Amino acid sequence: MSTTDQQGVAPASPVVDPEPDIPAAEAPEVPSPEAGSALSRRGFLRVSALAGLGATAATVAACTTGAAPVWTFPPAPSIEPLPTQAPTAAPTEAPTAAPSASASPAPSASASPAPSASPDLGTLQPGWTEHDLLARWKVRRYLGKLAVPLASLYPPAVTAKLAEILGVAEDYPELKELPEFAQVTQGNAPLEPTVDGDWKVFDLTIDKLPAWQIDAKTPPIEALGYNGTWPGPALRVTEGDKVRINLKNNIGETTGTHWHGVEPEDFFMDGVPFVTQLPQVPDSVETYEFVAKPYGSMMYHSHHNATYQVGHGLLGALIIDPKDPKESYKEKYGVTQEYVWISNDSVGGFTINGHGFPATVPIVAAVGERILVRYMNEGIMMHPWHSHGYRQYVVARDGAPLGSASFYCDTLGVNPGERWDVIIEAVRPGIWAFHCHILPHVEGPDGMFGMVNTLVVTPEKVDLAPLLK
Ligand SMILES: [Cu+2]
Repeated sequence: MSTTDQQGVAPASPVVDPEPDIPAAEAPEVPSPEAGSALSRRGFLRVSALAGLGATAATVAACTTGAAPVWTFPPAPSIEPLPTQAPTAAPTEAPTAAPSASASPAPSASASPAPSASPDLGTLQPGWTEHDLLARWKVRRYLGKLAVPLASLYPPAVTAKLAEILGVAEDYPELKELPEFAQVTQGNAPLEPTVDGDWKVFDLTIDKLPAWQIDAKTPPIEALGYNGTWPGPALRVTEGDKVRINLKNNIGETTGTHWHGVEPEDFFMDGVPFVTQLPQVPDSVETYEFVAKPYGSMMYHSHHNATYQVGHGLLGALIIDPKDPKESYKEKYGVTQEYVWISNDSVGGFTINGHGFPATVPIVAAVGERILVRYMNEGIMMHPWHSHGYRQYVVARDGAPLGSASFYCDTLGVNPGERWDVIIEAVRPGIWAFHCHILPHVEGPDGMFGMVNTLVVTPEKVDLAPLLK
């Protein structure tokens, strides 16, 4: 759930933090937001002219960051330009059009299904095998037509190197297509409650999703969701709110809905059939009421036939903001954007928010931003989330603030049922891999898949919305 993209996310407000809790001694150096911005567009125009992509470049919608951050950064270091690459050697093998059966992994939960259409994979380079073409194709699909405008934000040498890595000179089809995360339906859309007296009321449906797309190219699967998406909408309330949630059961079988992490006074609101309630029968509406506490990252999910129902997507985020604004991540740490990553690992393979790479939503941050990621594990196994190039500052577990026990790491194991909140300070521009580090969950003979994403740190703030039309 990004707060800035158009994938249905809660707006984030600018943040102020006179006394951030991230230990000052560990605060990394941050270049100024202005660094590299003027050069970057010139540089890209040069590359795009070479690739015949000037028109795409014109769609870049970038702006400089807004008010000066209250957080005080050290002097800006210069961004070291990357060396210009030598021209690519002429190919020595004939182009390969479609992936062969032998290049695809055997079907399993850890492998992405074979694509349904033969893609244009481009030309084999010296020393490459079909694996390389398939692996590059995944990244081309991930970035789609964002590749050129995003690359253009960096200094010219960086832009040129990114263009070479992706093979932009081939003018491949995905350069004109939406990135896959924008081709598929994304969940986690914020749902505004209605108000009934002093109750905040959420109306949800429990639905069959007959053709849910894990990514845009593999055959859709039969899944389940709340309000038509997996994950369901993000429910957001404030500590102490009286919350009422009405759920209409449209899945043709019984269910029950659990509010994971919430401490309801009335245990009959806990959502466990044959423990705290009778099962919710098809076509009925079940109502749950509780006072929202404690604050933190919570979840909601089916608690009935759960291996099947949660494994198929009956899950969502419930975020309880602290009543005291001073305890919020915005106030406390200067967070400017937040993302929810709900992992699952059953019928759809290894997924973040119901999608596998390349249909995962990238984190896009300008230099100087502080990004909150709320990991939520609704799967059946642990996933160690590894951030390249950055340490994560781990500030809460299961909603409970870690306070002085907060810590830095670059790989954080998140067990089933757990929620961990981490903050990443985006200080070094670049496109950084960010993935589960159980390798069969992320990479195979046809490239990366599953629990893979990136942290894209741009020299200046970029508005993706106009680029996704
Ligand atoms: Cu994993």
